[in-house]
Amino acid sequence: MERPIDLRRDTITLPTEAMKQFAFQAELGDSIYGEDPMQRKLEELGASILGKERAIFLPSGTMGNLVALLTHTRRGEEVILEESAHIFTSETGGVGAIAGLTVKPIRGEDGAPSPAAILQAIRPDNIHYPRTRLICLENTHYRYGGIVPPLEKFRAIRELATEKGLSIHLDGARLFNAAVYLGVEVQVIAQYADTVMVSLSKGLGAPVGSLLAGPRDFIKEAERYRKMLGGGMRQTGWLCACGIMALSPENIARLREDHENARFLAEGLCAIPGIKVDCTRVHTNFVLADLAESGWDARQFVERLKEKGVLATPAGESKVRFVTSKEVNRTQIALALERIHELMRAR
Ligand code: TLP
Repeated sequence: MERPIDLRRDTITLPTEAMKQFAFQAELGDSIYGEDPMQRKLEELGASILGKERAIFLPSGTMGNLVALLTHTRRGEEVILEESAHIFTSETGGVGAIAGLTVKPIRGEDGAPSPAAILQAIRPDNIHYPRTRLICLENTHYRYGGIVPPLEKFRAIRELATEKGLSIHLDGARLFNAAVYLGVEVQVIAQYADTVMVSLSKGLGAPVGSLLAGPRDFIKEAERYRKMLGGGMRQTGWLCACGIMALSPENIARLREDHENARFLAEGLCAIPGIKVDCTRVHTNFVLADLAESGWDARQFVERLKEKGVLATPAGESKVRFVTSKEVNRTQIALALERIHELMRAR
C-alpha cells in the first residue's frame, strides 16, 4: 500500500538527511552542567534570532509554556488569554494543575483578545480577587486555523500591558510561520512579548524540542523550573544540532512552500461543491474546511478519506483541518484534492 498523504499535522515532519549527518557529528556533553556545546550554540542562536537576552532548550512546547507560566507568576494569580488558546485548551490543564493559576479567557476571533477586553478583564486591587499577572498570546493561532493576529493588535496589547504592569508570554509554537506570512523577522513579532516559546519540531522539521527566550534573569529562574519538571536532559547535542539546522535561514524561508501548498489546497477545496473554506483566513499552513452544506459528519468524512489514503483531522462536527508540511508535496496535494472530490461525489 502506498504511503498515505498525511495532512493531519506539521508535527509529523522528519529530520532531513543533512540534519541527521550534522547531528551525528555533534560533540556531546552534560547539558545540565552547561557542557553540551550544541545546546549552548542553539540557545545562543535562538536568543539572537528571537531578539531576547537568553534562550533555553526544552523537550516540548508544552513544557516551554508551562515553565514560562511558572516563572512569570505565583500560585493563585490570574492569566488572561484568548479562550481557545493552546495553553488553556490543549496542555492538559497544566496552567491550573501545576502552575496553580486561574484563567480569564477572552474571545478574539482574529486570534488575539482586543486590548479593550483585556482592560476590562484586569482585576481591580481587591482582596476578593486573584491578582492579574500575565497575558498569554498565541501566534499563529492553532484553533482558529493557523491565523496570524494583526501585529498592530500585539503592539496595542504591549502598550496596555506595560501601562498596567503586566507581563506578556507568547506561545509561538509556529511563530516562524507567522513571520514568513508577514514578511518580517521573527523578532519583530517577539518584541511585543517579554518571553516567547518557539517549537523546532513542527514545520521546521527538528525531531524534538522548543526554545523559551526572554530576559537574562527570567531565563535563569526558568532553568530551575525546567529542571523541576524533568526537562533537564543530558547529552542533548544530537537534538540541538537538528535544532540549529532547523533555524537556518533557508529552512525558515522554506515554510513559504507549506503556505503556498495550503493556499493551493484551500482554493482546490473551494472548487468542490459542498465544501467551504474561508480563504481570507488561510494565512499559513492550515486549512479549515467546512462540510456543513454537504451534510457530512467530519469524523466520518475523515475516516472515509483515510481509506482513500489521505489523512486529515476532524475539528468540530462539520469542520476538517488539513495541515501542510515538508512531508507532503504539491503533486500529493493535487492527488488529495482528487480523492476528496471523489468522496464528495460519492455522497
Ligand atoms: N500542538 C499540537 C497538539 O497539541 C494539538 C499539534 O498537533 O499541533 N502551542 C501550540 C499553538 C501548539 O499547536 C502546540 C502543539 C503546542 C503549543 C505544544 O507543543 P508540543 O507538542 O511540543 O508540546
